[in-house]
Amino acid sequence: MSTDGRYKVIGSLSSPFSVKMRAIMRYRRLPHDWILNTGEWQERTKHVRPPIIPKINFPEDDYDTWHVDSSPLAYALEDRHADRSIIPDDPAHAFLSHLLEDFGDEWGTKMMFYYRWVEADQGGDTDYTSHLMLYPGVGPAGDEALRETAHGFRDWQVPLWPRAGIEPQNLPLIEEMFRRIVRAWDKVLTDQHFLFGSRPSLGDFGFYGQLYQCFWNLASFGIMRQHSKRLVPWLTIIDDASGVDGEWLSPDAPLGQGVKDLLWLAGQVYLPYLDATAKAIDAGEDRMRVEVLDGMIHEQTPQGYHAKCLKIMRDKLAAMAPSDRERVEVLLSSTGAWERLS
Ligand SMILES: N[C@@H](CCC(=O)N[C@@H](CS)C(=O)NCC(=O)O)C(=O)O
Repeated sequence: MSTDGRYKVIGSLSSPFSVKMRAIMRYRRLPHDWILNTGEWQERTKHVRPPIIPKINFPEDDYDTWHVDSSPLAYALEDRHADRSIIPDDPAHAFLSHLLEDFGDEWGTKMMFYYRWVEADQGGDTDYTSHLMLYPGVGPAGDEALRETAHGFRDWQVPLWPRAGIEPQNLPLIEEMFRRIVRAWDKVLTDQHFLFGSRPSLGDFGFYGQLYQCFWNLASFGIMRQHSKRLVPWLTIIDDASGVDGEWLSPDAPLGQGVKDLLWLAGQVYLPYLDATAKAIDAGEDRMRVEVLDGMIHEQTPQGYHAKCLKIMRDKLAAMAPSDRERVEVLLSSTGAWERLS
């Protein structure tokens, strides 16, 4: 089937990876159509595997060809378009941006998916949340039909919690991390427009996708509101940064304190989690367990995708020029991250 030569992005506003890709395409000024994953387009792309969103069709593709997985897609767009890159020019900053994207995407899913479905005793409202998420796909419908679909979705998603490691013993850490991440971001935004200067990087977009979901949700919005007056308005800036024209941080300039705080959390919690995941998979174990932040624990079925994330970062680091790798080591000193990556 012939196409109209624009990128097509099929996604949903309640999908962190969808809004992340949309924000990247907006910032990069790539001509695209944002299409809700419903109706004719959903039907037309039913064959796409794995069955995840966003699904992206490149201008030269026919409508049978769709690409998924936002991180490789973001890099693929870099190969296709030079202007308004989201990879910092400095290779050391580019590595840190990748690390922070990974942290945002993968740990961020835990906090996003947990707060999405917490009950009223923790400030949630799963009836409202499910309607908020499902109305765009259902469209105009009577209360009963909408409620049935909305609650059906909720009742399908909540049992998926353990897949993301949302289990009772892990909740203190998931909650503590959410507060710390929000406070670190507030600090980032006290000093800078974005993580690596006055233009957004891949790392910014990774966190944006998850935090945008957290903002929509009453329980997590309440916590964001309590710990930051900057983060929610910043989400509206990066959501459509097509008018932002900024500069990268100079390689000699110190990283902002908020960026250092995020890297510290990556070194203390996220990378130990990935490392424990990879080790459990190598040992053929069906559970991974890690103890972090003075005795808090995280324990779940190890996810193969997360072992792959760690391997990609280690390979990236190993492929860097020695002088750039040394700079990464210096920038990560006292975070604990270097020891897990090298
Ligand atoms: N690593 C993938 C993950 C994409 C993903 O997990 N998408 C979720 C929604 S954000 C999904 O489509 N889940 C299946 C579903 O909701 O039907 C990426 O970065 O794009």
